[in-house]
Amino acid sequence: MSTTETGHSISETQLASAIRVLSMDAVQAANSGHPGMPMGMADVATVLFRDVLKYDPAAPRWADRDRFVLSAGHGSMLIYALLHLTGYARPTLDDIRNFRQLGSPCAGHPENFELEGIEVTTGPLGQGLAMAVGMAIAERHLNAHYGDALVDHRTWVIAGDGCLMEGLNHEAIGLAGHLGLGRMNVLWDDNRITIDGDTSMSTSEDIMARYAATGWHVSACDGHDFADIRRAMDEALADDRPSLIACRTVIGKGAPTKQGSHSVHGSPLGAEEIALARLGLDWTHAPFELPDALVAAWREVGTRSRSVRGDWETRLAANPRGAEFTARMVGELPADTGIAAYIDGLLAKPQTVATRKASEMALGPLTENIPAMIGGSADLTGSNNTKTKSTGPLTSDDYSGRYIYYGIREFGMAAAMNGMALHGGVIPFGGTFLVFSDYCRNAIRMSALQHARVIYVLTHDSIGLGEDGPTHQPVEHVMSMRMIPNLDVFRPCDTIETAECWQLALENANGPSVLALTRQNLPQLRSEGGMLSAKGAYLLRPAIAPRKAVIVATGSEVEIAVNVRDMLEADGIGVDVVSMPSWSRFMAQDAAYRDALLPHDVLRVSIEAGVTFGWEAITGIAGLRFGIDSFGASAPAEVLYDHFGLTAAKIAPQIRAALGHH
Ligand SMILES: Cc1ncc(C[n+]2csc(CCOP(=O)(O)OP(=O)(O)O)c2C)c(N)n1
Ligand SMILES: [Mg+2]
Repeated sequence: MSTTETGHSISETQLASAIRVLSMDAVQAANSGHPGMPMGMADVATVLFRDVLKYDPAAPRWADRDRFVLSAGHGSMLIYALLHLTGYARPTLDDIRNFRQLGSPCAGHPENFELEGIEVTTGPLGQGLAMAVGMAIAERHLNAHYGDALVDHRTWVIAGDGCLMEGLNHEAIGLAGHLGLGRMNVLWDDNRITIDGDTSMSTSEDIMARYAATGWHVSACDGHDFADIRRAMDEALADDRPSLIACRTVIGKGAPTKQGSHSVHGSPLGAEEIALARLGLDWTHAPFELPDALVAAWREVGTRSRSVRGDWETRLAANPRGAEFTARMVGELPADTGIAAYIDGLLAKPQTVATRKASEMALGPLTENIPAMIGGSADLTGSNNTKTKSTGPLTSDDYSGRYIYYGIREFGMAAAMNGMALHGGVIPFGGTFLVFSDYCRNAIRMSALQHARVIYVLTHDSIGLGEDGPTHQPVEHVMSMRMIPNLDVFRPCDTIETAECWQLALENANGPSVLALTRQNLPQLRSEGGMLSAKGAYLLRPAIAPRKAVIVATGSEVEIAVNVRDMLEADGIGVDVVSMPSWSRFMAQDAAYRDALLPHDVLRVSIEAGVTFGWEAITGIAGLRFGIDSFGASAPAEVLYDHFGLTAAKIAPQIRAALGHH
């Protein structure tokens, strides 16, 4: 029972009914959405938000709040109802009335950029849980650096059968079990129903055994028995392993004729069923009308951690490192990242190295000056060159480390990095081969959608990796990643550009970046500083003879472009070489800048060791595009570049011919 100031007693059942009714009414009004999950998990969520979760609706960004992740994002009405009832400023009842309509923050699935209190964007099943692993890592890491006084919270997840069935789940819980993330607790909506019907149609897995085998504490409860739910949560709190609680529930609980069936998963209940549900729940109020006493009881629930937060604010104010902690949580970079001095050194002493090596060199000063950076790799540390002197391993024995051995878990790594970035206080970067970005592509997309500052170090970025052959040689990847909105894809051509791109990626606090880096050595082409990469593309080598062509290239092909130019200039054909480390940054420049760099009265040519698809936007349809529109092959890199026609000797004559010089 919760007793309000007015003396009314409101039972847990009534608190949960408010969630059920709001959910079924909102879905009905929108004529779309998922009533089954919120109605089924209403009791579990009521216990969590009433008795266990540490949060303060008046201070949604309180750094030491528990993180709550609704991994079963289709049940978004559950979190909208909870945020409203516990007293967050938004969503209002009107917002909920407009569930799923344009402009309402109550979007189809929970979106972290729409509402305070929504920590991560969920809907792609499995990723919420996998992001929660990253949040739990960030919590332990910051705890190791700032102590219990400032960092001492938990990560709670509600996940459905789907989240547990996805392959990503295996990666995520393996990592969490290995790192011993005991402050992570998963409430599994064990309703044995998915869209197609009974889970027995598609799975016979012993989920509890699987979790136990990866080092998790597992238990079960009756998800409609408040005392039993509380008991299971207490057990999870007491256990120092990550916990899975199988909450046995009935999907759509409260819908008298439809509950327990997949028909309540994703369709409105209908007026008749809703009327019957109202009778059963003893609910006499009209849609979107909540009785005052019930609202008061829920608001009181929302104040449970207010004094805990007050005490924390006092500790923060008294802590000598309080200001540093706050700056770190909001994602500030130090005024000097060390990159400028490092670039000066390169200008004084040019280096011929692979850009993956140049990345490691840039990471030296960056990781030294930016303690928030946490690196890692999906088992390719020595190839991705992601480890630096400043970043010791983060392990279950020492969470203060700044380097994570993610294992061969590309998707798990990317999702964890999203969770880390959205937790705040850390800036994650992680590596794999560019070709395996497909394994984690949806998490990269989710970084972009969620405005998460995650930096992907994707090496071996073309046929230039050589002998490993077409399975390992990305062809379509760079261009296809450029299609993801709010993702900055960098393909630097030398040491200086690599350093600039790292700095730009770090400064981009509102989204992820990809650094596509070579395995093979490249000469240092730049002889001046100036952060020229910031505009996405710039004139690297101006024509000497009267200009007839502009060659635009990226990464390792800029060297080829320079060689082509030298050959043509020797024949008196003037050629500009434009280096384009970031397509999206260039496209964001004004027309004057773009047209000056790529004038329409000369032949425009592109060179990139990947698909030519898309380069028409740069060259115009009349221009020339050199690339690879097939899979690669196994051979040494130089042999492949010749085989695929990407050499100065093969390209120069074609430009000459196109210009009418035979
Ligand atoms: C990666 C992914 N695949 C498919 C879907 C579509 N989808 C949404 S909910 C759902 C079924 C999920 O079942 P469960 O987690 O048991 O949820 P419940 O039906 O119990 O609410 C599916 C397949 C999705 N959202 N994400
Ligand atoms: Mg289910």
